[in-house]
Amino acid sequence: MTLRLTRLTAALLLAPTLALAAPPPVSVSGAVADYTLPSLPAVIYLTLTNEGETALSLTGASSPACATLDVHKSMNMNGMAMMVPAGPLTIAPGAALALAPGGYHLMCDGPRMSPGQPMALVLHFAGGADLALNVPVRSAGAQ
Ligand SMILES: [Cu+2]
Repeated sequence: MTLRLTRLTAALLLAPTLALAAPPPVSVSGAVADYTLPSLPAVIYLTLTNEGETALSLTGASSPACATLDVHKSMNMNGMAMMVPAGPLTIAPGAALALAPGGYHLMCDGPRMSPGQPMALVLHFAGGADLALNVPVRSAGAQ
């Protein structure tokens, strides 16, 4: 019994070190990339839910399928639709963050993707945690 407790204690002491390389406690739903043409940006939407005990901060994203990939926020300025760079985006414990039409989104300039073939995406979080996922690609306008 004493030996088992000692091993457990050792494992707990190691846990914070391992946590640095572990993926963040985030679940992803509804991920989709809207693709139009190679010359037009593709737009990526998804919803992130923080399954952890502490706040998370989405600092950015990257993908081999994009020349550049940025977090944007759509806004309405005096009746004109426009978008501005956004982030980092904080997600409270247990809360969901929606990147959805009319709000936050990931803008993929110089897209190299094809509808029907998933694109690789990596989400970056403060502290160095990365979350890799494959996002379904659809033709923009095809709902
Ligand atoms: Cu945008």
